[in-house]
This record gives sequence, C-alpha cells and structure tokens, in this order.
Amino acid sequence: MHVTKLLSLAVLLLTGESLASQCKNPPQRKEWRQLSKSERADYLNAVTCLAHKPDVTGGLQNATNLYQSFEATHSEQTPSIHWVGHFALWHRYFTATYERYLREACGYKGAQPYWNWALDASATDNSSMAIFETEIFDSDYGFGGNGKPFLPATAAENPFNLTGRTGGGCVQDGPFREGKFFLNVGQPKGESDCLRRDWIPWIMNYFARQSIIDHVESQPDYTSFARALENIPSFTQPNIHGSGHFGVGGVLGTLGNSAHSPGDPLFYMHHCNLDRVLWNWQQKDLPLRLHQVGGPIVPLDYSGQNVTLDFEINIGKLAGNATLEQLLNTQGDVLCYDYFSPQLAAPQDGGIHGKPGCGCDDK
Ligand SMILES: *[C@@H]1O[C@H](CO)[C@@H](O)[C@H](O)[C@H]1NC(C)=O
Ligand SMILES: *[C@@H]1O[C@H](CO)[C@@H](O)[C@H](O)[C@H]1NC(C)=O
Ligand SMILES: *[C@@H]1O[C@H](CO)[C@@H](O)[C@H](O)[C@H]1NC(C)=O
Ligand SMILES: *[C@@H]1O[C@H](CO)[C@@H](O)[C@H](O)[C@H]1NC(C)=O
Ligand SMILES: *[C@@H]1O[C@H](CO)[C@@H](O)[C@H](O)[C@H]1NC(C)=O
Ligand SMILES: [Cu+2]
Repeated sequence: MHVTKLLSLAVLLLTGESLASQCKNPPQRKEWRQLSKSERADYLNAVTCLAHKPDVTGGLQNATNLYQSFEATHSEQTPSIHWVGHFALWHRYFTATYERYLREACGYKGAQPYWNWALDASATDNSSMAIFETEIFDSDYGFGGNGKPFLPATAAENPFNLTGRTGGGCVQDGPFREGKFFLNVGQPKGESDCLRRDWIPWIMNYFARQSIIDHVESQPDYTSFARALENIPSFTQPNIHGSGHFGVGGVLGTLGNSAHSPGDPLFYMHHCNLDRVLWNWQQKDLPLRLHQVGGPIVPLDYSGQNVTLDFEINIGKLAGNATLEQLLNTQGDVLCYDYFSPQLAAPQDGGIHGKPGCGCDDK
C-alpha cells in the first residue's frame, strides 16, 4: 500500500471523530436506483475491499477483517442499542463510520447509498415479489439474491413461528456469494459461515410501506419518533425497522439475526434508509430537532431513565465516543454527509412498482 494511504488510515484509526471536524462537500447519499452502474460497482468493490483489510477490534468475537469489525461491534452491544432512545443515533453513527471507512480505507469516492424498500412494497398483495425483483438484488450490479436451498427451521430457531419463509441457505450469486464472502464473527476460530438470506415476502410488503414511513415521520417529538420507528418486539404490528431485517433475513438469514445482522452488506443499505427517515423527520423543524432526544436508556423501559443530549455513544474500537447531540447533526463536528435531493417518491401505498427516474449515465 502507498505510504500516504497507510498514514491516512493510521490517522483515521487513531483519531476517530476528530478528522471529520470540518464538514466540507458532504457526500450525497442516494437511493441505489439513483446510482449509475459504475457507481454501484464502485460501492460493491469498496465493501469487498473492507473485507480484505485488517480487523481493528483485536479479534472481537473472532472477527478477522475490517468488514467483520463492524459486525462484531454491533454484536457486542446488541443488548443495549435496540428498543432504546439512542437506537436511531447509535445506528446513524455506526453507518456513518462504515461510510467513512469505505472512503478512507478503501478509496471509495461516493456516499453510503440507501435502499428505499417502500418504492416497491405492495400494500394490497402480501405475496408480491416485486420488492425482490429490483436492482437491489441484481447479481452483477447488486447484492445478489435469496439464500438457497430452502432449509427447514426448528422451533427453537423460529421462536416467533414466522410463516412464509423461502430460503435459509447461502446466497449463491453476486459479490457476496458463498465461497467469495466469509462471516467469522461468532464462529469457532478458523471457521466461517456464508451469507444467508431467507426472504419472507409478507413481512417485506406489510412492514415496508410508505404509509408506515409517513406515520413515523409525522411524530411530534423525538421520543414518539423513536418509539414509532421500532414499534413493539412482535410481528403482530408492522415496523419499518423490521422490514429489511426480517423481510430479507427471515428466520435463518444473516440480516434476521439481531446480533449478526451487519454481516449482510444490505444492513447498511437498510439502516441508511432508516437514517434518511430520521433526517427527513428532523428537516421538518431543524432548529428544534437538532437538539432533542428522549426515550429509555434501558430497552423498553418507558417509565425509567431517558437519554439526554450529552448521553455518550460508543462504537468500540471503530471510532471515538460521540454524544447524542453531536450525532443529531449530520454536518457537524462528528458526521459529514447529506441526503441527495430529489429523493425518489414512493407510490402512496399504490401496490405497484415504484418507477424511479434515475438520471444514470450508463444504463
Ligand atoms: C398482510 O399480512 C398481515 C399479517 O398477517 C395482515 O394483517 C394484512 O392484512 C395483510 N395485508 C394484505 C393486503 O393482505
Ligand atoms: C410458537 O409456537 C409454540 C409452539 O406451538 C408456542 O409455544 C409459542 O408460544 C409460539 N410463539 C409465538 C410468539 O407465537
Ligand atoms: C471464538 O473462537 C473460539 C475458539 O474456537 C470459541 O471457543 C469461541 O466461542 C468463539 N467466540 C465466539 C464469540 O463465537
Ligand atoms: C422518560 O420519558 C417518558 C416519556 O416522555 C416519561 O413518561 C418518563 O417519565 C420519563 N422518565 C423519567 C425518569 O423522567
Ligand atoms: C464512551 O462511552 C461509554 C458509554 O457508552 C463509556 O462507558 C466510556 O467510558 C466512554 N469512553 C470515553 C473514552 O469517554
Ligand atoms: Cu442494530
């Protein structure tokens, strides 16, 4: 590796947040379908690159590379970062740090893209496969398809008794297919698993609808926003956070595993979209919403202590601590990115394909 590159990587690892203290020319985050094919290829190559850089966590949970450093960090903190007031901002920081490593460790020039599943979710047909037939799951310029073959799940593996599973095996195509992409976190040392997917169409269609995004974005304050975003730990009511996780990961898939979900590169596409929902909500009253947080410190403890603006988020060895107030600002002293305008419009639960205008240069 070139010496200056090596140096900037070392600086990045050592100084954490301080490098981003001045936000100039923030990367513009776009929906996957707004990227040209060459931009998609650049992004996918950068993710593969991360999986060939050294781990920075000291082998946390048996992580063996920089891509897995993120999965292990999430896995380590899983019990304290979901169903809490800092859920959205923890994942904002995590996703933005991934974006920064793609750029600074792997020479990626673009922004973290997002997957707006609402563009293709059907409100009228739970069995619609339209959402899985998009360029997100393309084998050449996307993330590959479902896991194969179909594997039965035991009762212990499927505590919510989810129906409608379609996969469970290894992803067989695309850049993250079996034999090309390895997941070591949580495995015995020296062993790895493949990336698994287990599509459940009804969850995707029922949970990923524009009307649910609208409901979340219409909440009057941060506390109610945070609660609407995650809703309840059950499948009896839809929640947009669950859409990508369980629509794609199902029961046996990587994205459906609460600890190991960042093992699927789609995790960052999904969480970037949730972050866009937070960002859109903030834009409705930015002066106030740059300085407002709430929600429980202890998962689901809605009458207990709440997070405050000076509550500190840590993401282990990936970067330094940041306060919730710092993380509310996507162009402040810690974070530096923006959402590209115009955003693609989803049909208002029309149950038809979103027909995104793309403006791509080489389609
Ligand atoms: C989709 O499935 C959910 C959960 O079973 C159900 O509540 C909902 O009515 C279904 N939607 C349609 C359009 O059939
Ligand atoms: C799933 O099914 C088992 C066995 O029938 C039952 O004991 C359990 O309560 C069910 N779980 C849920 C979340 O419905
Ligand atoms: C890491 O590997 C060791 C040795 O194989 C194993 O005992 C341990 O359970 C693994 N750690 C995790 C978090 O799976
Ligand atoms: C935390 O916030 C909730 C919702 O606003 C509120 O009901 C609760 O009393 C707060 N907890 C404390 C300890 O103030
Ligand atoms: C980072 O934040 C955590 C809480 O999330 C705290 O325990 C730790 O002491 C902080 N570390 C530093 C260096 O401030
Ligand atoms: Cu998470």
